[in-house]
Amino acid sequence: MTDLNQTLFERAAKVIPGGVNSPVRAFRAVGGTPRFVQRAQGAYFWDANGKRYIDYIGSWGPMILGHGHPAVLEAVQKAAVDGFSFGAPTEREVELAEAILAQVPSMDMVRLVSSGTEAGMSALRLARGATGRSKIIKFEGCYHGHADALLVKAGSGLATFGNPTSAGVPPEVVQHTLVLEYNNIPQLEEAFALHGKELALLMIEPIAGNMNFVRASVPFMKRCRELCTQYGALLVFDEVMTGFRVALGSAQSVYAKEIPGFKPDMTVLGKVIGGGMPLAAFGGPREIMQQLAPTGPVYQAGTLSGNPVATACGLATLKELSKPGFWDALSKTTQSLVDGLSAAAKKADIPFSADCQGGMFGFFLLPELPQNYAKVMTSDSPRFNKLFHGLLDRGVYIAPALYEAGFVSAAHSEADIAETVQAASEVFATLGKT
Ligand code: KE4
Repeated sequence: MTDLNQTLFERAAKVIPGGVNSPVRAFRAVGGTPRFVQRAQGAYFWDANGKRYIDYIGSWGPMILGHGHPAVLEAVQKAAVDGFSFGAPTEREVELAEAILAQVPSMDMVRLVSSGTEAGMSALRLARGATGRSKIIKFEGCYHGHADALLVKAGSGLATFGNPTSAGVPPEVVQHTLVLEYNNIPQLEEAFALHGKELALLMIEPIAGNMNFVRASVPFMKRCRELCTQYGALLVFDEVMTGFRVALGSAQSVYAKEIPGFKPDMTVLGKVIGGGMPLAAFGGPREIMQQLAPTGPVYQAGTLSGNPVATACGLATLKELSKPGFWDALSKTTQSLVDGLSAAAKKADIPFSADCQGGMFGFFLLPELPQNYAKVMTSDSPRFNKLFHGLLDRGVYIAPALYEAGFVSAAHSEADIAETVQAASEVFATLGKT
């Protein structure tokens, strides 16, 4: 039988670089043919051959309600009838801004944009403008979108700023970016001692979903907060992935439970707040946000920012996930997946560790949860790839890379979890002992 995914992939590769509009979709890390999605509903999507998959990517986070939620669909259809885009303000943008601020009390104001990259890039410019400083700290394994200044890899030791991870990024653009090791307190303290007074911001994924699922330890996060306060640098939480995904109050509410009075200075959001449509945001205290054009000197703009159809999708999504019981139910489903996979791996004597928060999870073919990128990359990649394809053949779709997190939606049922765990058990049995 002709594999229509392969046919489409070959056709796509003729007109789109790599046949995809975002690299991770090309299955380069795991090999094989990407599945071209024909349609999706609830916890599932169907590929070009009509095969059904239980979807644990959910568009890399946005589809927290599951695909095609009726209330969201209705809201988008109604908004579309009233107009796709105006380039003028609408009430719905105000409603969405108010709905976001109601759940993220660390922010007084928010600016809506169209992608996480745009939000992160704009937050970076605003933090530099607000502090009058240029240097920034980010962490190895954290991804903040593909703005030039943030496409930087760790150098050797502390002194080395600015090692671009991408061609086309001139060294002078990244000369102010210092990359540190996640969860490494001594290195963090040394960096601040050396550069603290020149630091505009420290940007961090509080739960790092771009190295699968690695939590910032509470002591580490506490030191980030203390040192930023001590030296006048802004603590910027990149919650594009964790925002409204790990908790209604995002990851910052999880840390506020462990660290009394904790809050970041600025927050970057995306994914869930758009419900699958192109929408992201960044926000913070009034005195910082007012420095944005047109009220201040930091320029930032966007033709489709606050798009009326995207804001309808986001608002309807936030309305559903704010309902009583939503997070208890979602967390229970995610936990049952993680527990089921862990038990199946143990039974097959496969080194395995997993963690989850709200609707986000990660697992590693490692005996213990890794605390930083270097440890994550000690995972057995060929073994992961076998697991990936074994699950894919059985209609279970996890991230096509061992450094990516997974996502559960409110539409995933106990039966879906049971089917996933059964598939994993079968594949674990084929992986053999290490
Ligand atoms: P976008 O520009 O892709 O909307 O957002 C960039 C971004 C920023 N910050 C964090 C924490 C993110 O996770 C992302 C995007 N995440 C990836 C998944 N690892 C999106 C998938 C892709 O690149 O295709």
